[in-house]
Amino acid sequence: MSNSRIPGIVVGHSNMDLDCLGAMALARRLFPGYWAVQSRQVHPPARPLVTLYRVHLDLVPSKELKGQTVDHLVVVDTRSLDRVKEYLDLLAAPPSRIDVFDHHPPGPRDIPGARVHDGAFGSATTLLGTLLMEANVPLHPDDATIALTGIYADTGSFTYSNVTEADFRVAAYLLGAGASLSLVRTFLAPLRERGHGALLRRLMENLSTRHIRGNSILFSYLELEEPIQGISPVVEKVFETEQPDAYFAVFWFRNQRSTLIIARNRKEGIELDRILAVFGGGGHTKAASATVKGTEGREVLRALMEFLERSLAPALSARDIMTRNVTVVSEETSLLETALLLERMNFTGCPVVGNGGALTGFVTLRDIQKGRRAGQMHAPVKAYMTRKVVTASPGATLREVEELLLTHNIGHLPILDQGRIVGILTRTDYLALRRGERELAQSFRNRLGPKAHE
Ligand SMILES: [Mn+2]
Repeated sequence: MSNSRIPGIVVGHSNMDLDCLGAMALARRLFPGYWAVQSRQVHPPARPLVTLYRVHLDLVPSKELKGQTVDHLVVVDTRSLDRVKEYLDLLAAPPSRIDVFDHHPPGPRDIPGARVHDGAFGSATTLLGTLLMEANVPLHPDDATIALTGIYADTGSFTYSNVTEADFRVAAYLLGAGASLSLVRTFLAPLRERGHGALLRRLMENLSTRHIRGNSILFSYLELEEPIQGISPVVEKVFETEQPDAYFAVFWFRNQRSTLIIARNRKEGIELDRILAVFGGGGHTKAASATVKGTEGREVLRALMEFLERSLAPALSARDIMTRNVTVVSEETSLLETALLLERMNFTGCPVVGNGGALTGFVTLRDIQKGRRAGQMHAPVKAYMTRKVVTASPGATLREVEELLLTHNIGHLPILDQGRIVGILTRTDYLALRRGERELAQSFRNRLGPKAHE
């Protein structure tokens, strides 16, 4: 490309910053076909944005200007000769025409012979934005994001004393053109690790929210060649930025044919360790991960969503699984009658109530056995029943129920509300529920294939 004639180039000042980039992105819409030139140095906070948008902005390294002839030089965010010397020194000849778009005050070493467009705006981007608004030029959302970042950067997020109404007006226009505020926020606090800006941007572009049983769950799905270092902090950043109840980031690594799920949660009742155990992973209730091998990433994502639909039920309590029609016997019922009743009902025991209907004990087939051996089948049940009865309230959580059933090694748990029996919960009811959960989990494991957990 040596010694060709370039119609025009857009440059910012050396060590270009976010406002430079914003102004350049907009200047390229005013001057289509012009090269956008990247300075040798990029201001460190602007580097993630440059990395992300190099292709979109089609940035040409300044060294490619060497020996070229340029008809039209467009300078943004400076009017000082010293700050554009880097480019001018490379050119074969001075440009025939120079336009400057700047928001800095004039100085003694301004570029000679330049046509100056200026204004006391908070950012140079605002100046260019004003011109685009007047010309009604359609904007690409990426340009809007880049430009809005420039305005935020140079106005200290609209808090500096240089801020004008025009800055707000152009910001509104950029927002209307599809600028992403979450990306702007990201660029203002640049991530240190290389490549993470790109990852963050791709995650942000691939977010979807699903409302599952009253929870707002965020998902992202991304295909990558291979695993990369430090994915978790980026997932964390998305979680912090978007503030969902829970976030599941699913990555499919093509070369490994493996899927990584990273999950974060801030809501009680969502137990990520339990959920991701189904996918061969683990962790904590609020942070967990899983790696699934052999199953296509999309299929893992589908399975995950379906599993959540079915397992994110509101937390169950005793009242949800108890039997409400409780068969009871009175204290005076004979052991024989009680035995016949239990046999007929196929029960192994039942609560015993006093005259007022209040719970006074519990009788089991084992208690009746004792009476039978003693030849006392006509004795009242109160002589053989257990008087210390373990009970629970209707609001007891499943965890509490489990605790009671296991530590007391009992098969029945009468549920009392203000002293009255309102239900009964058996070990069998409880185990059936747990079995249901296990079977659901197992069906998903099977679906993910035998290779899923190698
Ligand atoms: Mn500036």
